[in-house]
Amino acid sequence: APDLLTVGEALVSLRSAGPLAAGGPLTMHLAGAESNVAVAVARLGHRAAWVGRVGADEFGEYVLRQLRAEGVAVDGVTRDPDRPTGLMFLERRTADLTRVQYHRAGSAGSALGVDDLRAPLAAGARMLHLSGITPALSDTARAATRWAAEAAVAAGIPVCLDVNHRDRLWSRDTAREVLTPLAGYASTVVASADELDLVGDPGADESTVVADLLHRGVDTVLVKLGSDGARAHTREGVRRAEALTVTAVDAVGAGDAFTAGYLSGWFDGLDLAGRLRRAATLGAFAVSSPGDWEGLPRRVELSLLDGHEAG
Ligand code: CKP
Ligand code: MG
Repeated sequence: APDLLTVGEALVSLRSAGPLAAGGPLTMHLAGAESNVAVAVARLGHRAAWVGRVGADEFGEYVLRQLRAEGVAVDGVTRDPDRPTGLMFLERRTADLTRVQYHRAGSAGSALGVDDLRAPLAAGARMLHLSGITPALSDTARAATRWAAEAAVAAGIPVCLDVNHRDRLWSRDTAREVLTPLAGYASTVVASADELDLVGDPGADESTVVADLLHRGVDTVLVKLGSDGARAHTREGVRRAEALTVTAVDAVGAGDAFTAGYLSGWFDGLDLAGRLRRAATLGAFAVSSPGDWEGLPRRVELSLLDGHEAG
């Protein structure tokens, strides 16, 4: 069984170097929050498996080739003969502003269903990673996400939920209705500060949401603060983690890298401080290199950013 099992939609991302309306070359990349996490964890030497649906098209082939090349197990993936692989465009509008457009409605990935997940869940894993993107994709994907969380808990597999709110896919109110119950299955919940009330009452402050999650059985709540680092809440209290000092060139994928670093530390049996440090290190690699995951470190490279500690 793998260390990490993750479920979601992997996409082909077409990146522009400038405004899309002006045309120009696009470059093709693998994207998708869950597959980003799988790649990050695999680069650090853990066994990672990604499950989802891709089209029986060239893009699906490309997604699988990229994942295999990174050492991610894809044997549980379903090729959908009737639906295309999802696409997104990542437009570098200005040096400081990137914009995303999805072409994923009706995609193979959005047709994810419970039957796609039975065998991978039965095979087991040390941790199941889910993100709030997957239940936003379709009714069947929503049911599958919920089923996976339940099945994992029933099998004794801890669940890590990254809220990952995408306002292009659903409203905050709908997200909250779905993600708040889902968070009750998680042992680890990851959210940026502005996403936290999507797993609690609308407008609730951090301490209220966290207290409620811990009361509902969540062990660790990680609140990401971007360049200000993160806070980790457990029943023992709250711990601050500083971000590393690096030059940010591309923030997309930083959240996934942070989560993957945390999980890698967990697989290695590190204490909370060690897990947070690895999370911060991966986040720093992700923001300071272009691409969602291309610049992430291999295990021997983890120490490359030593000396970039804040302060
Ligand atoms: O929260 P992050 O910036 O780490 O997530 C980025 C990914 O899956 C990116 O790869 C994109 O494809 C997506 O989030 C998405 O569906 O928005
Ligand atoms: Mg994120």
